[in-house]
Amino acid sequence: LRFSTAGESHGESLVAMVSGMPAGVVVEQEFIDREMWRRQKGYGRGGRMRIERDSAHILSGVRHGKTIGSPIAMVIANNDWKNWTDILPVEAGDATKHKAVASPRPGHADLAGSLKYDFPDARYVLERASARESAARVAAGAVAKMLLRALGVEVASHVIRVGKAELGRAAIWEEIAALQLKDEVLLNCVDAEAEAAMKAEVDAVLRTGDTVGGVFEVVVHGLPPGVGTHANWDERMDGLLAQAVMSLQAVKAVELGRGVTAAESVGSAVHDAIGYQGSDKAFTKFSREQNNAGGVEGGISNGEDVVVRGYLKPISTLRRPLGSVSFETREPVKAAYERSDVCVVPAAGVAAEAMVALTVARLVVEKFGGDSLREMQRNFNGYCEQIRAY
Ligand code: EPS
Repeated sequence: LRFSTAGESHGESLVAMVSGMPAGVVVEQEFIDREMWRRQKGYGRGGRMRIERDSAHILSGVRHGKTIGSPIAMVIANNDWKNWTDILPVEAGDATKHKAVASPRPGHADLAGSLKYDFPDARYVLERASARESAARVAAGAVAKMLLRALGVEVASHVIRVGKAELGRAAIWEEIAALQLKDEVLLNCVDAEAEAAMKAEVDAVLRTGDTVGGVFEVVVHGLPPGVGTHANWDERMDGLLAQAVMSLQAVKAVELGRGVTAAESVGSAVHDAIGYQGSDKAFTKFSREQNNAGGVEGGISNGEDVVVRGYLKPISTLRRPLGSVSFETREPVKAAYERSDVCVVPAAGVAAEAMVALTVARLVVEKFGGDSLREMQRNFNGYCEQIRAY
């Protein structure tokens, strides 16, 4: 399973391509668009989200409501394009209408990208580096989720920190999964009190012209043990998940299970003792008293929920900008300011669900194979039976 995206933030549209999906997977337009809606939501989003109504227009790979094994191409229109047609045309256009990003913004790709690509200002860098691109990832991820769902595997996320406000307790799968059904998204936290404290963190930066980061957690539920492998460094599931989530805009650290606090603990307090017959899982009777490993040991899924946390830096664009330098004069100036969000932790969690779903789906396709869903399900069920009888 492979996927790629194309598109600029203020271009005509975004594009997502997914190849390697087996034939026969039910594709629901409503589900894809619902996922994209979830990515647009959250307290602290900026003005752009009031302009967009993200929806994936499927061009290929799906007929009569099911995948047909050929590449799936999707287009997501940018409503904002109508305001940029003269500013950012494909053809040479009128240079006086160009809107230069004249001083690079610290934290963004602006400076490094302009140097690298030999651009006189940061416009083209911003256009592709923007987290707008994650909308296309979410469309691709929705397709991966529909495949995983057909095998009984679910992916969901929740927010565990915004600034200094944190969810001070463990969340169970049912409450995390229930968040996806809500018709209003504040900060996508399972606890109302913690969510109110998170909102106060966003309100504080809204007042001061600053931005705030946080931590989201993605959980994969129902994955049997044995996906991914210890055999080669580039086939380990933990490494693949880390790369997938780290590649999201503004993510600066990725944690599997309790990886961060494990580093300051002793082994006996960290590792998850093994029992037998204590599990309610369909595929195994082996059980764990806790899940500090985050469902992955030695790069292989161990049958517990896979838990991946992403740590987001505060959004780099600041209404009260930091110091920078003019590209033209090299004189000190304030960094450029363009409309932006002040907090995107819930949205990043949804984008990370997509990245995790695509990564797990890729490993599932590699392990169970099959050109049709029926063939894959037969392989999957046969394997689960083998595990159960172990
Ligand atoms: C985003 C769309 C963008 C930004 C944001 C994410 O729209 P615009 O630049 O027109 O306001 O709101 O991207 C960033 C600020 C960033 O730095 O990545 C979206 O669709 O998520």
